[in-house]
Amino acid sequence: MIIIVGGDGFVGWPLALRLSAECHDVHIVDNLSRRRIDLELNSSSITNIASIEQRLETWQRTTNKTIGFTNLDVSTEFEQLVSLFKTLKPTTIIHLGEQRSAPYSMKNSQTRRYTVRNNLNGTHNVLNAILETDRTIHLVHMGTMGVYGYGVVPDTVVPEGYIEVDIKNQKGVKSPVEILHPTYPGSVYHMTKTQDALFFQYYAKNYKMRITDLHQGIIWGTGTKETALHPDLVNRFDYDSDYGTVLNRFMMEAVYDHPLTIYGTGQQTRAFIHIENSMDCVEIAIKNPPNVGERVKIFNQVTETRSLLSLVELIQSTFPYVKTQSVKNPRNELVANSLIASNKQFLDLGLQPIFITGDELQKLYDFIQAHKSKINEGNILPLSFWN
Ligand code: USQ
Repeated sequence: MIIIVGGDGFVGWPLALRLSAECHDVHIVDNLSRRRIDLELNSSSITNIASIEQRLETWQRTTNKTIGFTNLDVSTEFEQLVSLFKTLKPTTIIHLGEQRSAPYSMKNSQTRRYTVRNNLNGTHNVLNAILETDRTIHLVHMGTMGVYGYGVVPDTVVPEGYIEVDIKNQKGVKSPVEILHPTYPGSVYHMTKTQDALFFQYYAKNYKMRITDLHQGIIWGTGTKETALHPDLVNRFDYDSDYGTVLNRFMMEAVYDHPLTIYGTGQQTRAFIHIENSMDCVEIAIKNPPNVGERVKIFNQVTETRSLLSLVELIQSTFPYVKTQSVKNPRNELVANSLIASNKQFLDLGLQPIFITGDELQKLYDFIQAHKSKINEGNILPLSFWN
């Protein structure tokens, strides 16, 4: 049994279908908070997402496979979480149940405090519920490349989680020590993920828990082969300035005939991964858990790095009529950076990257074109500011 905390979200839903299709017994735990935030922001996915009940019923009818669901807030309903884990006896828990938008986390005190409360209490409760149930359960957590601060030392490769440093003793003699890569979060949201990493380090050391942390880059793409099986299985697609991620937003703008909104110089470089590859990576991580007593296993879940201007160039070479617009950067981030990230572990374990190409952009364009009537122009320009 695999429990997916956050299984109604943009990554969680296609993941639930993928793992169920691969004949795993899957159970979703979700408090449907992402749907509530849509209402709060007066925004919505451009796809018509069915209710969770309808999604699960359609999956059952289409494939004859059953996915379970419990509506539960892991950040507040600890006793219920423990009792669910004890009843379902999972071997793996995938934890995606966190507020994942950097802009949303920076809107105001309320959203900053919500993000911290929700993400940190949720993660800590999941760890403790595992401890109370069976500490050999494998916890797979969705982290972020943002913990590393996007290439703070130019011309170095961002390693997978750990670095070796020399610490001098009082006599000046150096000893090599392996430590977690220093953290440079760029938003309150990213900060919660850096703090999750400390929880994991401690629980793996003290309780010998088996934990994998996936430092994922920016997802692009719409859905997976499973979400395409029926309209009721469609994935959500966020385009708004709080939840839409940059490449998906640029393509939405190309379809809507809105200039591409380049924040600042456009020389920010980020790591990217296609949503289908994100599913592949989680599957690989599930199959390769750390042993009892091993340190936290950290993977960089990315397939390529690109500057925003290089994305724009690629989009314009496929769709030459597309215009750009320079937007005063609403974020407090490096105006330009280079970024090289190791993803050796996933490649060694068989990941087949899907790169950003003209053909892939065309698929994205066609999908968005079919759903463009739900785009609300008022949600395109930034509505959250770092300062
Ligand atoms: N940007 C633009 N124009 C836009 C939107 C964004 O220039 O219209 C810029 C931003 O200023 C930033 C970059 O594009 O420099 C990426 O922004 P994003 O909104 O695509 O990504 P981010 O806020 O970093 O967050 C997303 C996910 C988050 C995940 C993270 C991975 O929402 O959950 O953890 O990507 S990473 O960026 O590698 O940390």
